[in-house]
Amino acid sequence: MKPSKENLLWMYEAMVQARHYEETMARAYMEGKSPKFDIGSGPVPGEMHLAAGQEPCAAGVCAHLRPTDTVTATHRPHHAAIAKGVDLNRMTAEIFGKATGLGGGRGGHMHLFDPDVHFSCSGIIGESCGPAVGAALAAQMQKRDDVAVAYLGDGAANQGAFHEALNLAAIWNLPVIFVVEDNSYGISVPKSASTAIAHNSDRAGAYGMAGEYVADNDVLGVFAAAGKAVKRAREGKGPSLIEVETYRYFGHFQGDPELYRPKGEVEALKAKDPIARLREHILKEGAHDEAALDAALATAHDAVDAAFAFARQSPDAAPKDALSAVFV
Ligand SMILES: Cc1ncc(C[n+]2csc(CCOP(=O)(O)OP(=O)(O)O)c2C)c(N)n1
Repeated sequence: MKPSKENLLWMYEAMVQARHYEETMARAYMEGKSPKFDIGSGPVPGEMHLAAGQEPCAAGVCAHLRPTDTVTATHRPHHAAIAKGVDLNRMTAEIFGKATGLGGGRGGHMHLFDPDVHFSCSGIIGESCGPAVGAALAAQMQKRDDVAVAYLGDGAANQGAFHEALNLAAIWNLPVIFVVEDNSYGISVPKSASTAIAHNSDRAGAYGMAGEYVADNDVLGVFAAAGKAVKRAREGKGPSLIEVETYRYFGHFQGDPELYRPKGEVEALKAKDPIARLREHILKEGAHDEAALDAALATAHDAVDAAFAFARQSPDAAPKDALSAVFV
């Protein structure tokens, strides 16, 4: 399945928006945390996991989705949230701990929840799988042709929750797609030291579902694989597993000394950046010209800058409201 001109421009805009978001967030997060790292200081408290480099996994899949489809993401959620259309102002305010945030500033960056576009994420590894199976079961029982997408990391694919979810999805023939983001590491552990096979997509066959590996962080490859998987799911033909070879440019979390990385690894990855490759492809195909791509980039950057300004200007979450959404 080849992307249309509109798909290409949409994916480019989603990817440059996510990249600008991550780079802006990286700077905001380090405010007040250097020269001596203190996780609680600065305008963005707590841990921060960035996904710069992994944009193809978000754009290539979400290009096929509607607002009523469900996405459950990981502790590294911003690229997927942006591609799914999560409210950028309220998401940023949430991360800054502000009252105007998606969850009133209570959840932070690993607990984004936007019911308007059916998006959630979690700091628990593999936790994305169960809720996506639930959403897919609801769609099937209510005879809607909506689908659910669960994102997870290659490390999370060794969690029990992942295997139970795959089994249920297959046995019930559910419209769910598991997208494994293979960025080579689980914190500092290389994938080769935690997983006995090269590709988690090979595990799909053991559960009786389709599996596909997309190499080289290729957004066009992700778009094609996801297109088939989403079509299959909408037609009632069951679940799929897609593993994407992707890269993260930042550490596991911001402040990670990254001692486990071979020297020069990030520079080598940046030399084949997926956004630059997509831009080149669009120009070569003649789908859009430089001016159209620059305009899309400017629109995407403006929305990010406005979201950070909104977050910074918003009032802090009030301590007296901390328990107001707790049900006991
Ligand atoms: C159930 C559970 N176990 C352990 C952790 C601690 N932890 C946080 S991130 C992480 C590694 C995740 O690696 P991967 O799934 O490959 O995602 P990536 O960080 O590479 O995006 C671990 C073990 C956790 N959050 N949840």
